[in-house]
Amino acid sequence: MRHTTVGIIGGGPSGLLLARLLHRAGIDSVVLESRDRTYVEQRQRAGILEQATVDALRAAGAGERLDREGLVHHGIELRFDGRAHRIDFPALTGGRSVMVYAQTEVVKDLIALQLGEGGPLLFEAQAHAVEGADTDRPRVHYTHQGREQTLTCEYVVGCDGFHGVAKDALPEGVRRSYERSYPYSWLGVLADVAPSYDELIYAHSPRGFALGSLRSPSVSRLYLQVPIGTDPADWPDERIWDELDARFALGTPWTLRRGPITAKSVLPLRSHVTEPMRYGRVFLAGDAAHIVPPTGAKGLNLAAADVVVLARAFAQLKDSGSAELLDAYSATCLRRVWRAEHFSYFMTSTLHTDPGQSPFETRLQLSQLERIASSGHAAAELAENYAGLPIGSDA
Ligand code: RFL
Ligand code: PHB
Repeated sequence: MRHTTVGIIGGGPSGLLLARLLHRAGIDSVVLESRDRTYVEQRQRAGILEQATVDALRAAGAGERLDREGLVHHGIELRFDGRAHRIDFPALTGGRSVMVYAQTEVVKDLIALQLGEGGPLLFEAQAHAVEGADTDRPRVHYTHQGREQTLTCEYVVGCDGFHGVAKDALPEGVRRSYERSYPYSWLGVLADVAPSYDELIYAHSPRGFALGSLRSPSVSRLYLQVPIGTDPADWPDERIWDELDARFALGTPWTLRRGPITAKSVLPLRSHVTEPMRYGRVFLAGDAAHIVPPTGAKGLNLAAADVVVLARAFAQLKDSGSAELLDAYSATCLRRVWRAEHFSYFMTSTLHTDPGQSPFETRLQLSQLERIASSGHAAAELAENYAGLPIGSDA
C-alpha cells in the first residue's frame, strides 16, 4: 500500500499541472493515469491558452518551450454573411491576448518535468473506485501492471475527465448534474499546410459552422460542423477542402491553402456541470467536473484555473493550517465555470446552424453577429470572455 498527501487520478492537463504546482509548493502527490505515455502525449485536443493559463504553466516551471514556440494572437476573425470582422483583444480588454500552443505540447512539457523531478506519475494505472471520501484517509483502488493496489491519501483529486470514476465518490443525494447536448458534431482535421490566415477564423454560414485554427506556422487545424453520427470515412480530403472553401467564402476573393490531411476525427458537442466540486476530502477538477463545447476554446483553460485555485488552497493549508480556501474551492471555481459555460453556449448557438433552425432564428443569429461587429460594447463582451480573466479576480 502506497501513501501520499494528494492522490491525483488522471494525468491529463489538469492532473499534471496540479502535480507540478503542488511539487513547487512542497506538497507531495502521486498521479495515476490509465493510459500509456504515448497515448496521452498524442491525444489531439485544444489549442488556445488564455494569459492566465500561460502564467500558471510558467509558475509550474513549464514556460520555457511555451515562450519559445507559442504564438501570441491578438484577435480572432468572425465571418458571416460574406463579410469578415476582426475582434481586437488588446484594444477591447485593456491589453490581453491569447497564445496558440497545442494541448499535446503542454502535456509533453508537464510529463517531462514531472518524470524528471516530481513525485510518482504512474502510467497504465487505472483507478476503479475512491473510498472513504468523508473520512480523513480517502483511498483510491487501482490496477497497475496487472496488480490491484491501494493508494491512501490525505486528499484525493479527480482529474480523470468526463468518463472518470472520481465523481462517483459524491453520494447521489449530494451530486447535481446539469447538461445539454447539441444537435451537431465537429469534424476536426490536421493538415500539413501553412495556415492561410494570421488569426483564427470563426465562420457562420448557411452550410454550417467552420473554424480555421493552427498548431504551428506549418500545420493547420480546421473544423467543420457535421451531423451527429458522421463517419469521417465519408469525408475524403477533397470534400473537406471544398466544404471549408464554401463556408469561409467572402464577397471578395479569398484562397484557403490546401495540403495533405494527416488526421480526421469527429467529436460530439456537449455542456455538462457536476456540483459541488468537492465532497469531504475528494475534489473534482477540469473535465471531471465540467465540459464545454469547444467553440469558446475554454475547456483546457477552465481545467487550468481549477487546479491553480486548488493548489493555492493546499498551500494555504500547509503554510498556515487554514482550510478557508479549500472550503471555498467549489464555490470559487463554479463562478468561473458557469461564466465559461454560458460563453461557450453563446458562441456555439450563435455560430452553428441547428438542423431544425427556422429562417427567423438564422436572422436572429446574423443580427447578433452584426451587433458584435458594430458595437464596441458587444465586441468587448466577446473579447473579455474569450481572452479570459486573471484567476482569482472572479472569486
Ligand atoms: P482530460 O484531458 O480528459 O484528462 C483526463 C485524464 O484522466 C485519465 N483517466 C483516468 N486515469 C486513471 N484512472 C481512471 N479511471 C481514469 N479515467 C480517465 C485519462 O486517460 C486522461 O488522461 O481532462 P483534463 O485534464 O481535465 O483536461 C481537460 C481538457 O483536456 C479538455 O477540457 C479540452 O481538451 C476539451 N477539448 C477541447 N477544448 C478546447 O478548448 N478546444 C478543443 O479543440 C478541444 N477539443 C476537447 C477536444 C476534448 C475532447 N474530449 C474530452 C472528448 C477534443 C476532444 C476529443
Ligand atoms: C483548436 O485549435 O483546436 C481550437 C481553437 C479554438 C477553438 C476550438 C479549438 O474554439
